Amino acid sequence: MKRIFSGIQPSGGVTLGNYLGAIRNWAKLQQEDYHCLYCMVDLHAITVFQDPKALPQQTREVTAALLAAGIDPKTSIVFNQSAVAEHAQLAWIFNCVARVGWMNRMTQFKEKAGKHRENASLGLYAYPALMAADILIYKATHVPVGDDQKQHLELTRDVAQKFNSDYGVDYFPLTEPLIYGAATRVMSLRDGSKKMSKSDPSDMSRINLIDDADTIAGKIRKAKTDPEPVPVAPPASDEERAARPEAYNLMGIYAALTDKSLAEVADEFGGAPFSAFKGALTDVAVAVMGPITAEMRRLMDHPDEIDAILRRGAEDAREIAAPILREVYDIVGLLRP
Ligand code: AQP
Repeated sequence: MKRIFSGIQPSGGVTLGNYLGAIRNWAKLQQEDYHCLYCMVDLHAITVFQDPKALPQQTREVTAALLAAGIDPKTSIVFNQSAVAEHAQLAWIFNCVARVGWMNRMTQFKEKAGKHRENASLGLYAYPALMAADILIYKATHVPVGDDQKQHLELTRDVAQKFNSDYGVDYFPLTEPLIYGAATRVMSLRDGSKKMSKSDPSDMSRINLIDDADTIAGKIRKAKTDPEPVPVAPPASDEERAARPEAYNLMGIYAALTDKSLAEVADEFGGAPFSAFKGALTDVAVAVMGPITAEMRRLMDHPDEIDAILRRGAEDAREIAAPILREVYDIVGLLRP
């Protein structure tokens, strides 16, 4: 059986970017020949400070988003990372396998730490070793990844390979990336060169899955565009895209929400003023997200229901993880008296 692991940080509310780029694909993968584990990676989230009063609610909200988007806790294991201690235990061993030089090459650390590198947490630096542990504690064979995570998955394979060779075993698999069609990268509504992000300080930069119809309409109406009408064709080059990033981003969101190509969207709206296009975009966004938002709100009114799903998921996850960690301890020579 092929096994998939994927995670999402409860570092804020779930965005339309998370949904179109990841979650809706995770829901589809359940219908294929995979056993799926979907994890709220709260230990990753705290690599950047999280308000302890808000974090439990954020974790429930992200879980509610996954469930509302069609992830079925009866067929997939849905849980939060900190509830399965084996992730952190294996991560420590991987901290001792991975090399400082590998971490220094990780572009996400450079982006997230920015100019304040010396001030970033050690956890943010070691993030990819914990991610390797998340995947390998289940010996996951496949990980669905967007472009931004390819480098981390490569590091997971390096860790597996070095562990196997250091200890003279053939224990961890070399996990394969799973590319599910054209990856959707949703950009900020305020700046088309930045990705839409949960942790962006401006709420106007993103559409949250929990937003109601009026909020979505307001955010799309105020989304940045340029004075030109809707492009009549998809961009022919990266330069052309970079010249009108906000215009192509809104077209891309429309295309993803309607399962159309950018060319089809250009055929339909090319030459129209953005005000008209934004109206149509609002209609499809509300139509697609409305039922998801309603179910999310229902679940969030029943936190016990969410917690019960997470508790059961953690138990199921631990059943896979615990024997693997025991074998790893034996391989490494850690005494289990
Ligand atoms: N804008 C996006 N477009 C497409 N896919 C996206 N993902 C995130 N943003 C976009 C995908 O969502 C999954 C879960 O992401 P994550 O929570 O692990 O962290 P992230 O990628 O760092 O997402 P955020 O929203 O930007 O969180 P913060 O602000 O905390 O850093 C991943 O598969 C990711 O590719």
